[in-house]
Amino acid sequence: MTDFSPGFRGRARPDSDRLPPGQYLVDDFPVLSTGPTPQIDTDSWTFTIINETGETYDWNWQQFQTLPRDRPHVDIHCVTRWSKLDTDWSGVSLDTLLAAVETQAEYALAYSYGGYTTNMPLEDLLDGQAWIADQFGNRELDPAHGGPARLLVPHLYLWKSAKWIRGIRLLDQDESGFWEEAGYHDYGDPWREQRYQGD
Ligand SMILES: Nc1nc2c(c(=O)[nH]1)N[C@H]1C(S)=C(S)[C@@H](COP(=O)(O)O)O[C@H]1N2
Ligand SMILES: [Mo]
Repeated sequence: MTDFSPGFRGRARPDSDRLPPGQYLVDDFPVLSTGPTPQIDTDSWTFTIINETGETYDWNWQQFQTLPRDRPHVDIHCVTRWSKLDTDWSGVSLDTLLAAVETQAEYALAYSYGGYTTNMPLEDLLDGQAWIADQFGNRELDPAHGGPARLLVPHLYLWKSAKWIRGIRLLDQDESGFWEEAGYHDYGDPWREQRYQGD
């Protein structure tokens, strides 16, 4: 038997080390949406990647469900200062979806049913850092939290995790999304506290 030092039993790092600057922990899962929750029928749902030359790559719900899945276990951080540790999701990695796509683009703009958009460098969607998630806590994703499917990019502030995702445009030039237009940071690293433009 290993002898653990007090306070370290069963956890690699204390929770306080997992909390980015200026954040506090919550146990519940707050809902933050700029407008009403769109009602999206999985029979008509599509996910479309549009590359920088205008080529489109589409998946309907049935096709999406046949793709290999991951079960990300991640901490999430909202710019309104709440963080939630140890969240469990299921979804398809963007590596899997982008493998089919021909592109030299450097930027991505996620767009959602309802009109929300958010931008990030394409490389932040690769290498096991981002998913199209359709389950949370072993249940189908609640519509208020972005169901049937949302983008999950947990290493950036949660406004980058577009709910009700409809697709991703790949761009040679960066284009600001909804909150970025309104003054939020183009990148949004919680560990560097990049909340607003200029941070
Ligand atoms: N389509 C869409 N996605 C969105 C938003 C939104 O208003 N519309 N809000 C963003 C913000 S600011 C946050 S903090 C998270 C909140 O996700 P939650 O409601 O599941 O907590 O979703 C992000 N994704
Ligand atoms: Mo947010």
